Formats: sequence, structure tokens, C-alpha cells
Amino acid sequence: MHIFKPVSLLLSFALLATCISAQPKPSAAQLAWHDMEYYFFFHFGPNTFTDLEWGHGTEPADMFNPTELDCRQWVRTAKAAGAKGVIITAKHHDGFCLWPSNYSTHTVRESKWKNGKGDVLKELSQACKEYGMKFGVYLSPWDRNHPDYGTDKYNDVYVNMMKELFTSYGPIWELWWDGANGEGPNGKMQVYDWARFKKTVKTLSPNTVVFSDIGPHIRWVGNESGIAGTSNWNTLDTAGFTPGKGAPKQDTLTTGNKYGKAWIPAECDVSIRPGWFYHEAEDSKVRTPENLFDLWLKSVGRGANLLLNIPPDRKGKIHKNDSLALVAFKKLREKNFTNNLARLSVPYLVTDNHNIKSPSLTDGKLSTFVTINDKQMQQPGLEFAKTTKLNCIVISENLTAGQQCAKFKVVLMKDWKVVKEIRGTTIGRKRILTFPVTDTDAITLFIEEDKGPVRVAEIEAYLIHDSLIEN
Ligand code: FUL
Repeated sequence: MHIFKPVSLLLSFALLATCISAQPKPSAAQLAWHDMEYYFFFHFGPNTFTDLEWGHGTEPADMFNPTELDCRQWVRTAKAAGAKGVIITAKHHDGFCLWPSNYSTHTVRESKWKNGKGDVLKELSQACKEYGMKFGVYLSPWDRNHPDYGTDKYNDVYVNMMKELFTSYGPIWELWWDGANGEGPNGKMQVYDWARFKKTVKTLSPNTVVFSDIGPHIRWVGNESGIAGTSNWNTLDTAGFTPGKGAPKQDTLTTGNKYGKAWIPAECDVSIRPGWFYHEAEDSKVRTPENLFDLWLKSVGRGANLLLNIPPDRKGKIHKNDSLALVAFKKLREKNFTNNLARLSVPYLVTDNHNIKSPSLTDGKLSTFVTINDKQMQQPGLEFAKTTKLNCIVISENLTAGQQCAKFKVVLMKDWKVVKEIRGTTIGRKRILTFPVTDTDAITLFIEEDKGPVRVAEIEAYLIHDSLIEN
């Protein structure tokens, strides 16, 4: 018996090490995607001119005729709003292509716009290069116009269209495979060759991250309200599922799977207006800066990315109501998240017998962190020289070795007494916690459950405007 004990102990250590190393981790492209945090969606096409949300695919190409298209204005607006990239509906469900595709006869080339010589993707991709913004495309698999839809030939069409996009407008940072799926012009449903689609991207543009309900790289958050789960795992199980009707339940997409086998983080897509496309009647229904701030707390603040849709109007410009809301939203973020009070504190890590100063907790870098190997004995925290008023704490996990925290507690103390406890589950890339204003002189983070050693990268502390938080 005695002889076997150390052996079995060794074996279990080896097993544990394999379990830890077998945990899903983000690829370099996914890590870069996490850092994108916030970017714009542009829904633009025939629907902009017909006032529809889902075009039938029978609209005459001439319907598409922006009078003053200015993609540079779109990208300038995105930049001024603090977004880091854009994604455009190169083709929505109506099948109209915003570039002169050789694989369709329903494109900008068939429209009167610029006498058929226009190319929205060219103008937008060039504007992105000019302003240093990432360029992404939405290419709807569902196509209500294409005569081949519903047959195997359509899979060739879709692959060829992706090839055109990568070759003529790359680099493409994110590619969107929308999940909506219905019948084509001949009443047939398509059986998509997802494996071939994935292979095409991998071969032609290996750094492109692909979004669909279930990835392969980025997943839908399960709603179109811009809200991630308070528990938000970056991991998901996809075996047996397909995008669209074959996707997992929406609430599974919202939370992810704690022990999911693949790294497929959530992206929150939401529109600044009720519709995805521009409708004049919605000019007065643009979200307020405060509402956008709330979305920020519930998307980026729950470890997801925010894909905010700003639909260009019939002129081909972003409406001033949207621009004004976006700039004011940026100001709100700057005003409330500039004064990180944690910088005035001493960051430390409590261990069994002494406190270790841990400047990496407040250096503003996600790449430096403290590792919690023993959650009973090690707690990171901040000590303030004087009593400080707070109503917002932001915690970040370094994700390079996976997402580990499953349950945590933040304790605020004053004069050695607990004045507030905040409980949560996942942390992820960023977790923004808000609470009623509290006077404190020390805050401590307790990891209560984990999947492996948690890498705590940052603890930030703010006093944000009281009206911005739900208490
Ligand atoms: C949905 C589509 O049906 C909507 O039109 C929109 O494009 C939205 C982002 O995704 O699935």
C-alpha cells in the first residue's frame, strides 16, 4: 500500500496538470479580438431604401441609390466614438451585394448608383485603412435572391463570395455568419457546408475571426439586446450543433458552458435604434448616451464585446442624432472611467503570513497579473491611505491560460469592519460591479471557486455618477 501511495499521488498530480493544460485557451487572434472591446455594425442595403428589415430579394437593384455616400464619415464617426473597428452587411438576407460580385446578378453593378461603377466595400475598406480601423464583413448565408439557393451549387457561390471578399478587400478581421435562415426564391431551404466554409476561411485568411451562433471563434450572446450573462463563460460545447436553427438554447449562448471544450467568447450585437436598418421614423428613437452606458456595463462589463449597430441613412451618411448620442456616450465613459481611484491605493496580495505589494494589480496592463494558486490563503486587494467613496469596482482576469474564476466575493472594509460584500460568478476579461456609494479604506477579492489558478490582472475602483447605476 505504502509503495503505491506516492505513485498514485504522482499520477493524480499528472492528471491534474493535464486537466489544467487541457483547458481551452484563446488563440492569438481571439486574444486580439477580446481587446477590440467595442466596434460598429453597419446595416446598409436595399432595406435602407424600402424601409424593410428583411428584404424579399425581389427588390429592383435600382432601389439602392445613396445620394451622398461617405464611408469616410462612417469611419470617422466610429473613431470619434472610441470604436476600434467596423462590420458591414456586405450581403443581407435579400442577397444584394454591396460589391460587384461575379457570383451574383443582384449587386451594386446592376444598380444606377454611380452608373453601376460603385463599390461600397472598396470605399469602406479604404476608409478603414486610412483611419487605422479594423474592417469586418457580414455575409448572410441565407439568400432570398440567389437562383442557386437551396442547391449544392449555392455552397460554391458562398465560398466564391468569401474568396472575393478576402482577395479584394482584406485584411478582414471579423466575418459574420448570421444565423437567420429561411427559404430561398424557389421555396427551398439550404443545407450549408459549414465545414467547407470554415476550411475556406482558415486557408485564405487564417487570422480572420469567424462569428456565428456557435463560432468557430466568436459566438452570439443569445439575444439582440446587447446583454451578456452575469455568468459569462468564454467556453462552449458545439458538438452536434449548427448555426441557426440547430444552435444551442439562447440562454446557453448567453452564459456559455463552464466546462465547454472550445474557446468561443460572446459578442453582444445590438442596434442604437429599434431596427437594424435606417428608418426615418426612428430618428427620434435613438438610444440615449445613458442607455448606451448601461449597455456597456452589461456587455463589456460582463466580459463580452459590444457590437453596436449604427445604420447609415438614405444619403449614405450617419444621421446626426446617432453621432451626437455616440459622442456623448464616449464622454460619459471618459468622465466616469478616467479617475481610477485604485491608483491612489496600495495593491497587495495577502498570503498566509504576510502581505506582498503587487503593483501589477493597478498598472493598467492585462498582461501582468497575480496568480491565485491557493484561494484559502491568497487574496488580492487594495488598501487606501484614507477613506474613499466608491460605487464601482472593475476586476479583470488575464485569459491567456484560460478563464478560471467561477465564484468570487469582493469585501469592502472600513476601520476593520466589513461595510459591503459583493458576490459574483465569472470575471473573464472584464467584470464591472456597481453598488450604492460606500465609504471604504480597503477592498479584498476572495476567489471562492475556480477551474484552476486565477490570474487576477487588474482591480480598478471608481466613483461614477450615481444616476448611471441601477441600485
Ligand atoms: C439577424 C438578422 O435577421 C437581422 O436582420 C440582423 O442582421 C441581425 C444582426 O441578425 O439574425
